[in-house]
Amino acid sequence: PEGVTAMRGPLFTVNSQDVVYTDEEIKTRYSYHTTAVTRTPDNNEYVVLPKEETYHFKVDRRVPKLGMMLVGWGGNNGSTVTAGIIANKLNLEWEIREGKQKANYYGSVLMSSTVKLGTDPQTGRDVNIPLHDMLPMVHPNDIVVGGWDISGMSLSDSMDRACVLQPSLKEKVRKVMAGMTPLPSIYYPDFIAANQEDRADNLIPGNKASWDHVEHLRNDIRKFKANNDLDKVIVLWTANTERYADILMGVNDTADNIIKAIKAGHEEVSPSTIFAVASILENVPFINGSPQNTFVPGVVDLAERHQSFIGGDDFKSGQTKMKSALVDFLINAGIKLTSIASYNHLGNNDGKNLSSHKQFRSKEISKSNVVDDMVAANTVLYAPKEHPDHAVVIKYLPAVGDDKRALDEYYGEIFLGGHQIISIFNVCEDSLLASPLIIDLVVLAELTTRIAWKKDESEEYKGFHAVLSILSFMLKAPMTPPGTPVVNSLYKQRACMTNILRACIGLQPESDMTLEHKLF
Ligand code: NAI
Ligand code: DG6
Repeated sequence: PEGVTAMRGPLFTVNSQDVVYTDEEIKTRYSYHTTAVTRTPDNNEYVVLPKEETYHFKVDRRVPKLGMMLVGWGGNNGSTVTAGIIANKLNLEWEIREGKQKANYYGSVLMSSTVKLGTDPQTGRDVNIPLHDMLPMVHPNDIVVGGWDISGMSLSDSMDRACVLQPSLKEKVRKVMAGMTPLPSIYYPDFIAANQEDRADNLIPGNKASWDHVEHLRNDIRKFKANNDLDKVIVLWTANTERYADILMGVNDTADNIIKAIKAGHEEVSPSTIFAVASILENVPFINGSPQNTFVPGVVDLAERHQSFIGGDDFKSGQTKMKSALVDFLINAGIKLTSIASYNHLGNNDGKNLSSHKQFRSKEISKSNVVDDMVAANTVLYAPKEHPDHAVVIKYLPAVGDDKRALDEYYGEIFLGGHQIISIFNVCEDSLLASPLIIDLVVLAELTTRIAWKKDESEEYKGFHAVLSILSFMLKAPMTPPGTPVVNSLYKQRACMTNILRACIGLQPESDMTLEHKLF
């Protein structure tokens, strides 16, 4: 029933002099251990220096009433995630071929994975808890969903158009979904494939950037917040993949220039950039689930200036998630990966849009860079500029609908000139894989708005950097604060996320050394 999840108390408290709980906050003093590595003046040796720094974290324990506004709400992901939240909220069960299916949040790392909290000293066994219980987080059942789409279909009709959900589930959510209709959106035909034109019937007038569009969207956000009595809103782009915008000096390179360019109606400003700017100016986190370069340098600059959160790019759902786990495993096992051939075909509207070359190119870029850090880290297997061959192919085959087929061949060199070939055939039910990621991105982004830190007791608390790289686990081409490294390894991304949550409750990273089982 409504409200039950919000009333649930914390699963644990940390008993430490460095952790203080009040009704409103958890305050922590945390020792951050790193290792500084420099070179000797003659450049012959490394010099390694263990470092310890103190951070103070503060987490607001009050879980807000949260609204999620999806751009592309009437699409496959938008309609699927909405139906999924309704199904969970109403605790629905429906008939499938195999029997009864219950609503769940499988595929959500926050809702359906666990994390080791510690060890029971009596049994020596690990105590694992749902990741969602590490800190007070919004429960997805309590999220109010809304958003925009250039197609004016109700969410009920959209879910039929998507052909993703079982008919028996659709009938149970249909009434609620029929009452949901996307707000009109902005449509600049040059940015998405021409084959999308026939669904563009729900439009805010104007076919290129304008400041009126920014103000219109800001007003939509404000109204949604007020009408639903929300404490916070997060905007997430799950609309069609756009073409890349050209990066032009004087146009989209700085915060001031992007604002000028929008006001001047410059043709190189994309709809997703307009949504990002509107969200930043409303101080509402904006997440990009598609691959295009929404976050041109001017948008990043604007987000930093307003200390408003942005995160992206491109949901990492089926093929790429496997890739970022498998490549990590192969290279860290000392196997020299020499090529990856990644082919996929799909038949949903995303595939149709990607059958146009410029939009495909955005996706090709985000799918191609996902192994770079793992390759660069292994200087035994790879020379400085050496890289495995990596081809990415996407084909549109309407017949397979949303059930994307991903075929990957990993070709690697093993001992003494031998070879290992791994072939994977991965049927990725695309929107059912992407929808839980939308939930994770939104819930985690909201949590970060309630975390503050400082180095010195006497300083003022501040928030995370505007670019939320903590969201990397869910994203194919994770954005990081300018000048900071990108991490693609799935294991590292998960460890980063869980260890930051641990730090906020004064716990050291889980090292998995289990010395207590080895040195007794
Ligand atoms: P979809 O094509 O079913 O839905 C996109 C929706 O966006 C459509 O309803 C369309 O009318 C709407 N739209 C287009 N331009 C718009 C605008 N300017 N304003 C508002 N609405 C607009 O696509 P799907 O499958 O839902 O995917 C959405 C995005 O997520 C795509 O860019 C896709 O590449 C990306 N993605 C999807 C993944 C998946 O597994 N499903 C994984 C990774 C990324
Ligand atoms: C085909 O590659 C279409 C894409 O939109 C993907 O389905 C989507 O980006 C998910 O890709 P991946 O590699 O995370 O499964």
